[in-house]
Amino acid sequence: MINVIGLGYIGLPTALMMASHGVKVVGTDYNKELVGTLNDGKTTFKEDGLDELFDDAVKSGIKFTTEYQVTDTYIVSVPTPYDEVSKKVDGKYVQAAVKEIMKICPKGAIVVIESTVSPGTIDKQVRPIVEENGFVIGKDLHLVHAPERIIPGNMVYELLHNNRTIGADEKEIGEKIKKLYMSFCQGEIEVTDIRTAEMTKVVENTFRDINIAYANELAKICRSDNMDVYEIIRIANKHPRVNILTPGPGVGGHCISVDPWFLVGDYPGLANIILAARKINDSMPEFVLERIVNIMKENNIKDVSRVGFYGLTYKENVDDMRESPTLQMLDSMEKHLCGNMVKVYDPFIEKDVVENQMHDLDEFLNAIDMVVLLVGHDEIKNNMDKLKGKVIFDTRKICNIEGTYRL
Ligand code: SAJ
Repeated sequence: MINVIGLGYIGLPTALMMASHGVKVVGTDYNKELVGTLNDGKTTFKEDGLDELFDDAVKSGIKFTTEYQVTDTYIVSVPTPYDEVSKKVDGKYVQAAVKEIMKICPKGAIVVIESTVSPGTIDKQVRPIVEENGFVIGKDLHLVHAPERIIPGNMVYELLHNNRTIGADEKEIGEKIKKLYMSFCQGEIEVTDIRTAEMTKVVENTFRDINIAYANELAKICRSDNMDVYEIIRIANKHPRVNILTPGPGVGGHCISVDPWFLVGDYPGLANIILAARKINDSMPEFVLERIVNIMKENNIKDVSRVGFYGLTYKENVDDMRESPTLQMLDSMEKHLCGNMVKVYDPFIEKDVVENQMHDLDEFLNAIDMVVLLVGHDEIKNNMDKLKGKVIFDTRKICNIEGTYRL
């Protein structure tokens, strides 16, 4: 039996996937409400194919509880927040989970850490607490790092098809865990050591951050000299070895905007491109705000309350708002005393999380003269006609209506 600890964005789909492929799984989370919802037969977030997967897993006998289970294999997928100042990973939830496991696990149990951690975190923050509890690593308890790679919005597909990395101290243990993931994963699975697995994960997300930063920097350069960045990228990408990404209002989510900081924090003076990329991406919400002010002036719009932000999540078709560029813009506006005036709407966010949030697309559009498209949800792509007649500022290149302003 596998005990999956932490039933959030990664733990839940992983637990469901294993259960629906014939593995006996118990999912544990300390959040009683979350466990209650799952036991009532409901999923806790929206994701393509998740409800179907949930039904399959329930039919296959998955159980949800707040209690840790006595078993020989644990998968830990709890959050790994980072310290805003030191930029280092805070392993407190991983440590707490490992401590709970040690209270009940039999000798020789395997603890797989799926949560993203920076290189050296398991050495510095996990091994010491295992040893302090009198466990000999490699004998009484085996540590494995199996970082996830799935992308919100396409999690179920990617869980099945992505290649994976497994880092272990001992090859046989790595191979054993590889077999477990092979129960559902059709991708290639690389077995390596723990530090290499930690570093690989962080390096992957940093690669993407740097590439997005290049697109964002081009957007700024082109804007300063009145060139169309999208047309330039489109043509440049016809080159067989060029694949420039798409500029946007900033990089959100809990991964790409966070992981590169670990390298900056851990390798000061060495992570230079990485730091520059982070700064460029972090500057985008402010760049968008400056564009808004100019577009308002050009169109003689003086009343900020007649401006609407479409989209609160960090990207399209997900309900995740972590590090979202829209929230960063609203924060920054609040400092200039106008943050609570713009109208805000996102079909994925049903609860009120910011001031002047509206919950109906038509009402939102009726209340504004200028719309800022910050997230390309399918809903707005399928309703573009409704924007006709408004001043449109599209930061995602999803609107082809004539006169639309771009980054
Ligand atoms: N973005 C752009 N322009 C682009 C692509 C993305 O502005 O051309 C923005 C998005 O709008 C979003 C942010 O970047 O705000 C990140 O979105 P994303 O879709 O690129 O990635 P995430 O953060 O949802 O998921 C990433 C993935 N990592 C990589 O692609 C290397 C995923 O595979 C990881 O599992 C995930 O991080 C994670 O958990 O680490």
